[in-house]
Amino acid sequence: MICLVLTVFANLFPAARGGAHERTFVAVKPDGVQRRLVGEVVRRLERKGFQLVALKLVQAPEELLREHYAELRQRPFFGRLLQYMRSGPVVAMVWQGLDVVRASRALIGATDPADAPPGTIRGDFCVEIGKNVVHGSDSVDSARREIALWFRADELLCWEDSAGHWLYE
Ligand code: IDP
Ligand code: MG
Repeated sequence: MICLVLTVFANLFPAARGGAHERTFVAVKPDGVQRRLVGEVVRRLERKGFQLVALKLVQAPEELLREHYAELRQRPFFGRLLQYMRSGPVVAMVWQGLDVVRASRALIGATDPADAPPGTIRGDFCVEIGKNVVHGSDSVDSARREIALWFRADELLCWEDSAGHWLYE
């Protein structure tokens, strides 16, 4: 209940969410699920120190994907992108932590795997831009929009992070 109130409050007053409570939307795309990379992606975010707030396996409906990638709708690859994202289940997640949007993008690596350095998820596990294994929100505003698109408020869990004391000053 307290969590629900906090979530509603944070959504009404975006400035209230930030710092160690910043959240991002990460998804293992259908190729990542098929290639058994779900655990690898979770492991990398976990070992960094981020906190898992929500996770589910979803066969994403086209409408959701159109909305999720709305800003790319004029791009020539948009149709292929929708087809790719509908080609199997996706693991949708919300992660929380200090600068999690920026830091998780760094862990994921550049959009084109050829530009993603070794050590990043895309740098280590894929070769082509159209099969790049994982999604991560590109800004705090996108994260807020994407989390609301993929999750109901009651699917976001508030739980006491006992590692927080060892991760934050
Ligand atoms: P991002 O996933 O790194 O944020 P965006 O530019 O937001 O990159 O593009 C969203 C997704 O669209 C990419 O992750 C990739 O799957 C796909 N995409 C982007 N550019 C291309 C392209 O030139 N060809 C095919 N697919 C692309
Ligand atoms: Mg993007």
